[in-house]
Amino acid sequence: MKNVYLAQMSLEVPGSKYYYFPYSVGVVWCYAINDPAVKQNFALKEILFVKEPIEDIIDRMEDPEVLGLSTYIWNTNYNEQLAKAVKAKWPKCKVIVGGANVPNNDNEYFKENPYVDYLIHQEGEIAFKTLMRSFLGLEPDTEVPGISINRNGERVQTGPSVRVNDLSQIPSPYTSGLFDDMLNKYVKNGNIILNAIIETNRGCPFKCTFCDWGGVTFSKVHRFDISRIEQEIKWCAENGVEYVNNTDANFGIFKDRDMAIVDMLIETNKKYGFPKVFDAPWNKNNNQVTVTMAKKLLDAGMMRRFTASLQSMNPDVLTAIKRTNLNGEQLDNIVLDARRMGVSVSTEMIVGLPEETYESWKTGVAELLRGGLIIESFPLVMLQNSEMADPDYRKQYGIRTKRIKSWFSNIVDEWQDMVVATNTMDEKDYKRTWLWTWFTVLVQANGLTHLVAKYLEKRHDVKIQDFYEAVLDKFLNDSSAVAYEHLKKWSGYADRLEYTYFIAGFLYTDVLLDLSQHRRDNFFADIQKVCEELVDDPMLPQVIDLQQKIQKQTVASQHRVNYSANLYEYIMDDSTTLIKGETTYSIIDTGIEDRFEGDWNSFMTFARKNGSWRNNITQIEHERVI
Ligand code: B12
Ligand code: SF4
Repeated sequence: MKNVYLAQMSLEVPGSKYYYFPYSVGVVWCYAINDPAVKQNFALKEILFVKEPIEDIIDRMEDPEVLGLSTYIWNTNYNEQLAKAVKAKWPKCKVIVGGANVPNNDNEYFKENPYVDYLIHQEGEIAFKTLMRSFLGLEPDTEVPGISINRNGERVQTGPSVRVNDLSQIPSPYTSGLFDDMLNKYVKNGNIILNAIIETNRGCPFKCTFCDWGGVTFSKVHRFDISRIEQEIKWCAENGVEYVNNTDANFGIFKDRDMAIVDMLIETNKKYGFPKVFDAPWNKNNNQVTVTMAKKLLDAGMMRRFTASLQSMNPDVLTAIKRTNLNGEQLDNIVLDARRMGVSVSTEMIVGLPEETYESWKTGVAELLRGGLIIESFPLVMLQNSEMADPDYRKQYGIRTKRIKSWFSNIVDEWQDMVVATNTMDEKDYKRTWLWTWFTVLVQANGLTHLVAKYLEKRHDVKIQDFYEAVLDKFLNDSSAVAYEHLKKWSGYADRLEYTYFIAGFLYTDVLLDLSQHRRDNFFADIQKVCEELVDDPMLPQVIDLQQKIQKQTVASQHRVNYSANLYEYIMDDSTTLIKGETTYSIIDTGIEDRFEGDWNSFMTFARKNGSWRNNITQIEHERVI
């Protein structure tokens, strides 16, 4: 038997025990051994998925004949080092590289990576099986579809890759027992926690220019058998898998079928207690049906929030990236439906897209904030096979990138090409965009300024984005402001393009704790100063007071407050006018839930997502002034 080693190094978050099952190499292997010749001649010795010191892996390898590597942006350099070390010790070992980060058109690749023998482009099953057969002399490697062959440094590309049209031909690596050893060796003793990856279909009808999904985009969607999905979910439940990550490009696109999958997940969770969480990239053109699916999962405690991937609110950007979003009215309807169902909606936005400007970005974010949406921003990473990486496209939009070390580097450094400037956004604006968005979302979404911002816009026509621009300006320049030191520190992160600080929520909980707890009164005094510089309004102190009282504190309390108008209703309801006259409100603060044991920080991490930091405010008396 010839020894085979497969490696799909999981994305690792520093300090975390969470890894992913090596699903991609799992499916190619399961498909390949359907072929009797492959099954009889090759033995799978190990599937590697944890980045260990490379010499440790080399030490325990036994005469590898084939090494198959699954390459993504988070493990490409590690894979190269592993391949190099294997080839140095076993020069005859065939090194095969597949996965999303395989370059599709790089003629220099084999000169730079002489230790790689084959690149597999796009879907890997048919190519891998046929290549394994070629190693047995059953067919020439030039007949293997969709691969690049290293012929002394020259790249020889074979015919187009072939998709698996009938996905029932691919056995499940979960239910076929491929991962059983992994469960026994790592998972059952609690050393690491493995997340499952589940495909319900393959392919995507869209063609977003930033996307690099190995040629599967803009293609026909093929579906896996529903019974296979059911068995995989059951396998996860029986093996205590907590987290299931769905790989579909648009979960919810098949309304009835995907609803049945949701029901299946919930039933299984009720019966076994697992899986606990189901995370899916929701259908881009969300509709009421997807919200209903999300609602079911939320009610079952299996989803943290419902995410709409918008990327940008600017129509010019959407045209440039070939993406159609929901229009404003459709989005409003989704939000209304979601609200009615008690589902909080989160939106994903990408910073640095072509045609975006600092102003258009802020206007878009303000629109989402007005709708009460949670905003998550991500950097635009240039992926090598995406349309965006095409030199003509880059030139058209003036895209500039910088190579940044990935936060997910472990053992071997990994790098990402981050877009830091375009024709419409220079690097200075790009950095300011991160800082503005981070601070705005931090104070708005955690209940420190949202009422003030809304009041200023409704009463004085100060746009939300302009209010936050003034806040940022003031706090960055006034060293007596409590947020000054924090903003200086975060400006440094922006300058050094350390964007992880802006997206990893747990890194800024200290800032939130300081502003809303330790130096709360000073922070609100600072906000009042900014407002006073913007407008002249005697009601401002009351607005600030109301803002301060809406956020839950550690210990339960009750207040009665008197304002000189129906401030709360005026701010909360767009159609309510300001009616002057002494107005009494009852504010009930239930304190933070017992399960957080008085830890305000952990409570807020949870509450930020569903808005449960809000106190209950009701008007109990109003004396109308005629
Ligand atoms: C699950 C997932 C993750 C997981 C991690 C998974 C893991 N294993 O560790 C999480 C959620 C953490 C994640 C994070 C990110 N991800 Co992600 N993620 C995915 C997702 C949704 C599924 C991958 C998958 O399993 N697919 C199903 C399998 C069957 O498909 P496949 O992997 O392509 O495998 C097939 C072929 O490629 C080939 N093949 C693969 N390996 C091998 C090996 C051999 C030997 C052979 C022969 C063939 C072969 O055969 C397979 C079967 O046909 C994909 C999108 C997608 N649906 O594929 C994105 C994707 C992989 N992610 C991507 C990106 C960019 C990210 C982020 C950088 C996003 C961001 N901007 O923050 C982050 C990473 C953070 C960082 N900074 O490093 C890109 C990768 C692009 C690239 N060039 O590497 C993808 C393709 C999304 C996209 N549309 O562009 N991701
Ligand atoms: S980003 Fe998503 S919707 Fe767009 S092409 Fe890629 S997989 Fe399809």
